Amino acid sequence: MNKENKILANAVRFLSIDAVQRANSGHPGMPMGMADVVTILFKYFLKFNPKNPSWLNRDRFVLSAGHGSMLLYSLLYLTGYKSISLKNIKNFRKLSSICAGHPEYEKNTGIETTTGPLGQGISNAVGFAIAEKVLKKKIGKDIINHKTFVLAGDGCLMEGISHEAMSLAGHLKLNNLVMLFDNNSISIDGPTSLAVSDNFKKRFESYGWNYISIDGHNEKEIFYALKKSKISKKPTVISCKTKIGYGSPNKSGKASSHGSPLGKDEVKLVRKELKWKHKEFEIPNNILSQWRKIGNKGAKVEKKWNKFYKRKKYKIDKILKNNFKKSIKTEKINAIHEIKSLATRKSSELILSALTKNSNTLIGGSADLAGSNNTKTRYHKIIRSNDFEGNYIHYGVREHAMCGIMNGLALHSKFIPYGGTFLIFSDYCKPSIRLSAMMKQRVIYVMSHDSIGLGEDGPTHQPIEQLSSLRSIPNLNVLRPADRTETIECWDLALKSANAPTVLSLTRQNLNPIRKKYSKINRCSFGAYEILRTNKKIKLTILASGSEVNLAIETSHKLAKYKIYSKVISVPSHELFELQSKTYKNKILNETKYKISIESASTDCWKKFVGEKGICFGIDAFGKSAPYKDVFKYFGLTKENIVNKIKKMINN
Ligand SMILES: Cc1ncc(C[n+]2csc(CCOP(=O)(O)OP(=O)(O)O)c2C)c(N)n1
Ligand SMILES: [Mg+2]
Repeated sequence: MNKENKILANAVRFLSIDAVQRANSGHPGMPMGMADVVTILFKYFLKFNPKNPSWLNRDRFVLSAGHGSMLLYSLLYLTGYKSISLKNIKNFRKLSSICAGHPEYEKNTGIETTTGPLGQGISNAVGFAIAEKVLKKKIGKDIINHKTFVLAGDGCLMEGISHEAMSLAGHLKLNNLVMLFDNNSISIDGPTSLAVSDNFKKRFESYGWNYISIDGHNEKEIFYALKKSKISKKPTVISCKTKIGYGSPNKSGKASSHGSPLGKDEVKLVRKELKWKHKEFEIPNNILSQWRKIGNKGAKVEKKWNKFYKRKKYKIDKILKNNFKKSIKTEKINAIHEIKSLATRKSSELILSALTKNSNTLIGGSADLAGSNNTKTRYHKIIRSNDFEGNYIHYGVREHAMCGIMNGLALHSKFIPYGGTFLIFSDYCKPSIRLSAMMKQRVIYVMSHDSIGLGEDGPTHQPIEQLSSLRSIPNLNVLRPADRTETIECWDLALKSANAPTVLSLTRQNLNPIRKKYSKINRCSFGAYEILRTNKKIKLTILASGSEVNLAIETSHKLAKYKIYSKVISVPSHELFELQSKTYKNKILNETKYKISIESASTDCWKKFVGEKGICFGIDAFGKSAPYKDVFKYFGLTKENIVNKIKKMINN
């Protein structure tokens, strides 16, 4: 590194070291090791404007190795982002500081995504890169021409999600994607040789990536690798051999610098070693102004870009507009006119056809199984390596990466991603679903085959605890529609849910229609609502969701024969129901002494509605392999069994 750049890099190092030291917690090693690489990236290559962190055509910088968060905060502060002040940095890891332990996404701040769970950032970055390609195709390369840089460590690359995401990125030839691999060969337990013998060159090349290996402390090598990545026809990984904790006499190259403060005495020694004469948190004006100059360059670049953009803005806005309202309305009317028994996965396909026809921002996809989860319609065009005009991604059998990529697609700009798999495999998606919820992103998870109703595939494929588990994720809406009309309403809700992701839980098996009248209001939006009552005076409330609403109706009618009158409540969403007024909830839940719930899954999440005295009909064991009607019978989910149990409960 030349002297000037070394000083710039050291500013990143010492802000990180001091912040971790003051917080008495955090990860100094990675920022110290990667400071040289990111200094060259930000100074000579990254297109960004700190004055407008939301600039559409900015390069995206993703810190997949989220534990090194101080690296990102230092860069944002030094280059002049308003979102990060020196005061924020001094409050690193303190309550309400934007400089949180791991980067937490916040719009318009320069923190592009939430990272920390290792490997997630790589999949987000693949999503960003796909979004760029698709958007470029839609509105032109004079307006959209940016790159995505992702910094990943040994840990990110050990995670399975990295394999899935990088393999797809290679397949799609995402040459707008560059990974900076912090190849320091150290993780928490010590040298990575304890657990890894991968040949990285072979690994990345086999994915179809361009592999460049450099010394991560050598300015020229860093510069030329980044320069080379600009003209690559494939995604590029720059494997940067670095020293974790660079500059620390006693801790560099050692796991001890990974995740704890260096200690006061060691910090003094690093200052001496790197000839940094400035006090704690002190960045002298001449150094800060050099960094600010780097940041200020972006304003000019954006200004120039804006001229093109303004000329086309009207056209672009039109291109990115959706007419979901029209699709929903037409489909609702269709559903009422063509009353027939239908699986909700099929109903979902029908509404998707209408939505896709009227949308430019909906990007569908599936982790294989497209024909089973009905996510692909005749209006879809496949996104391919040489053609990004499409709106459907074949993610392959890569559920986890699919979900992480969808987060990237949603974060990028205006895209609304949805992706399908079986509900059972939501377990393979969970870490990314959790992050969509945390980041308040409109990502739609289409999860079919949502119960023992899938039948013969047996217990490995029959979701039991998944609904309860998903319903326990904060800020996630789990919607389980009971027929075609409810499916349309649930899609409507998912699309309108601008600040929360949605899981659509859909059946494989056919369901009889329940709502046979066209309703202007979206009844599913209440989370739970009354379907019918068998008498004015009722004794029992039957709560049910999805495929079991039909069973609830049959049960209610059968009970009426014994003069046990009841009301049936469809509960498409626990979360939306919880948001209703006390009066509304009271009316639904507390009208009768007796309450039951029916859902062919774990009963865990129903107990709060049903209470001690009622009965939760469900399944608290693994499923069974058999034709589905036999499996329902085996678990007592038949009207005969339920009626008998209710009679006993009431007569006791
Ligand atoms: C999915 C996941 N598993 C485990 C962790 C805990 N963790 C944080 S950093 C780390 C080691 C990462 O090693 P590396 O990427 O090489 O980082 P370095 O030590 O080089 O900074 C681990 C296991 C995590 N954050 N995410
Ligand atoms: Mg490492």
